[in-house]
Amino acid sequence: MMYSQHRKKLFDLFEENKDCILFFSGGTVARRYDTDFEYPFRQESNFLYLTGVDEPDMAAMMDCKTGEYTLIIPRRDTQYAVWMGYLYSPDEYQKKYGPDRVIYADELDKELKLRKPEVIHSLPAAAGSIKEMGFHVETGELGGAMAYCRTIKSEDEIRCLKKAASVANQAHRDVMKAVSPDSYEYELKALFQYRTARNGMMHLPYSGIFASGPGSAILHYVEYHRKLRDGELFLLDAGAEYRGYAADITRTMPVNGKFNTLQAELYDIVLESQEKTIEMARPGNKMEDLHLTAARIIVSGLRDCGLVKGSIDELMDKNVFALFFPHGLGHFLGLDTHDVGGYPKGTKRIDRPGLRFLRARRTFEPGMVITIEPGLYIIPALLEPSFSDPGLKVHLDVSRLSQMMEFGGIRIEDNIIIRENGPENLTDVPKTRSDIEQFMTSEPV
Ligand SMILES: [Mn+2]
Repeated sequence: MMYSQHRKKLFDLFEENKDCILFFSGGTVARRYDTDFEYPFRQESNFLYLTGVDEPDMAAMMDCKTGEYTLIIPRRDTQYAVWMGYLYSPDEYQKKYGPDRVIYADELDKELKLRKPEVIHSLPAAAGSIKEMGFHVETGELGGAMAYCRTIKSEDEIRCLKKAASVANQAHRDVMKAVSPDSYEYELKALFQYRTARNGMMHLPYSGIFASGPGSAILHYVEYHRKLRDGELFLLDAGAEYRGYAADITRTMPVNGKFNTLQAELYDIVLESQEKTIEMARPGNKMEDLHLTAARIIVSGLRDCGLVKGSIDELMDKNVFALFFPHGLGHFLGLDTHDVGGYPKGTKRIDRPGLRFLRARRTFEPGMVITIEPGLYIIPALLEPSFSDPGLKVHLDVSRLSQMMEFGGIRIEDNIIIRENGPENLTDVPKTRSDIEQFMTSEPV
């Protein structure tokens, strides 16, 4: 079973100092401000990773000495059954989720006193309740250990990611087909959500970007109210979630089904940077090397079409590329869309046998799953100030660029598994210009 393998992976990190307990609290239901409006419950990702338990108000305890996993459940009353849902007995939880034991939350104190661990490890947010019971809690190590476990995906996890990807692929195709002048961003969002929900995927891994025209240059555009117009671009960044595992896909398309000359020119630059860096998504390479490769391709493409001037080295050294490509090339993907393990700066190095390898792990290894998502944007907030910056303006075709402030942006994003023998791409949505144009203008099936 997937979750017992995950627990074993975590226990193995503590095998040289077993006199400890790992304590986790699950998620709770979030409410809208001071009201009783409840947001849909989504389990906290570390808790989900270790237990598969998809209900609020749970906790879990892993005893490193015995390898035992205890699920800690709330004691619910009749009112809960009336308003919220079914009441289950400890036996039923036992059968449903397969822990070694089930106890009620009000028995935890007694349980911990019996076990007398030298130390209890928890994530910072969960430490309070245990400290109140008078135990020594260590919060500096478990986060790194969890990130270590979650960074390399098992084949079971990859199956979940593939399931999410296949539904997101289909939803993307359906929206791409529906895009036309006069459709509204919110309609396309509704269609995407319909396609994921009807596959039983009620959670979205993130709210999604459905951006037309100039909005496509806003990296996390969330307005959704705009009407699409003939001649503009439409950028769709949306995914699906299966058993917590995310897909995260972006496509950019012409609203009328046919790229104009400038759109085509810039689109092909982004596509080339994406294809080249996907090819580099192999064990031993690093995300920052891929990022710089993508940036070089983008800046030389911009130079070829005359929008920037100067030598490639100079354009790189002076960070001119970052005016057009201001975000990272990609991130780890898993139970969180921006998954753990990618940028462990700030995480403490754990100088202790068995845990020392929790240091920076940005070098790709088989089983990592990443996104590759270069972009090229015309962002007035970045470009307009640089038009009067003496160091930058010499590198820009100011008169042409200032005509392009409504252009928007282009991003192309695929989800990639790092494999021993090369990248495995989970994303399957039309991507070349000709494929997109043909797909958008062919008759619906
Ligand atoms: Mn992404």
